[in-house]
Amino acid sequence: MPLGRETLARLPVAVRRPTYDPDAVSIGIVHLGLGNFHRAHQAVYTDSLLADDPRWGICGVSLRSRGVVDALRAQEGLYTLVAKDDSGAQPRIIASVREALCGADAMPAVIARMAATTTRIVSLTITEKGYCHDPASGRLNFAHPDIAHDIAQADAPKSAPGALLRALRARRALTPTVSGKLTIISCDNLPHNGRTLEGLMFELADAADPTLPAWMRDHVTFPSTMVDRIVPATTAQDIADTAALIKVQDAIPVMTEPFTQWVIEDRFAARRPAWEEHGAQFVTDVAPFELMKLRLLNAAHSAMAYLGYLAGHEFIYQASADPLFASLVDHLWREVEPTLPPLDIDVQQYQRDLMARFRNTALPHRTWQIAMDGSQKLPQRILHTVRDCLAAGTSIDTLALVVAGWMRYVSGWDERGKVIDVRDPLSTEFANAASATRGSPAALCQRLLGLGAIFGDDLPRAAAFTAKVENYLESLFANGVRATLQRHLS
Ligand code: CS2
Repeated sequence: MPLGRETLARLPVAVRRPTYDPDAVSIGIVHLGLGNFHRAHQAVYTDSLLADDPRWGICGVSLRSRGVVDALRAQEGLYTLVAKDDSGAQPRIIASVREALCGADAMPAVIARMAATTTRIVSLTITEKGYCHDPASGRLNFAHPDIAHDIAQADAPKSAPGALLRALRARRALTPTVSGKLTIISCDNLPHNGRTLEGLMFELADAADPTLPAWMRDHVTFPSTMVDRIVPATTAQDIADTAALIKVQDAIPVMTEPFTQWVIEDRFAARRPAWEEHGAQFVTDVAPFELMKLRLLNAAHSAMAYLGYLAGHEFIYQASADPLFASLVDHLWREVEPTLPPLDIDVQQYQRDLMARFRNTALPHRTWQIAMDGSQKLPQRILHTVRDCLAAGTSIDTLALVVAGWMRYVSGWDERGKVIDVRDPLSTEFANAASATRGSPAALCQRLLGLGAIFGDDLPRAAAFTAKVENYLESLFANGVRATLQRHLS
């Protein structure tokens, strides 16, 4: 029996389900990026409030792929969220995504939804690369093929910034008759995600429609947010386990951890949902939360992803339980700590909690999955921290080791000589660099440091940094990950 409105009533009593009537819900939010993360995070906060305020149903948009859109429609917008840890698995049916659209098939409908005055919020989880920007500088990459396309053919956008721009122009056409005010919320792991998106949208508007920025200043806000929940990709085993748990078939369940956090800058252009009644936190400045999360959680994730993968750890729970890697993370966090702004939380406790979350054996999280798109992740997770440490004169040894680990990983071969499936927008550049410099870690290091979109033009000139990265890379190639870590961490 497939999951749907009909089968809802037949679920085991332990399965939490919506207490509202999905038919009574109207769309107030358009969300771009219908991946697992959204469905385990913002869609859940919203699901919790729909019983009290049914104006905030979500229209979920997948810009490219139609797989999850078709599956959601087949299940009448329902899916299972399973929160797992060593104490068990808690299933809950989520119904907040009331409409699902695929941008590749139905961009006019997506634009119309974003332009509708009943829509007050557009949120995004499109991953770092979806912003089509230069990760080192945070500026729009006008050479990106999708951005070039969207400037030339503004009515049929492909990129998220292009689709947003088209929708803003449609909303402007509605004013001054009605208020077109809109809040656009980036929920991706970018530094100052709201400010970054705002900057990109103004750059694009300046290039594509120079009359728009003035209207945007009065009608659109871009709050920054810190989002946190570990959400691995769903496996065939997860689908089978969910069916056993809820006694009906769900083609698109999402596995996650019990922990969840959402800190949102309270800068809304129009009315907003009362997410704070369901665990979200509204603050005037998100930056300290964001830095703490990117530089502790995500940096440790990336460190364990690259070096752990090379050392044969398939999952984060394995790497984090390996004393050598636990010590790596500890060394990394000691270097990060002095760069964090003061925050009214116990950072040591936060780190202990992170370690416990990493060690959640009930939620296997592939190192390979986290290793993806390093070119888009390293700047905010590692390299901005390196800049701060260099400026303050504090240690960067472990940060440099992580960068070397990334370089060793993108060279494309693991320690047993097996090819690594390196997924990254710059994977061709990495492969070219590796083949042009084979046998010379120093040359590979120089080549990769020359990628300005990652390292900017300052870090390649910071000898204190580049010399360390080169030494570690030499050692990783010559001695392997374990021996290099043993030597560094002793
Ligand atoms: C991970 C994040 O895939 C990755 O790069 O580091 O998705 C991480 O799991 C989330 O940011 C946790 O909130």
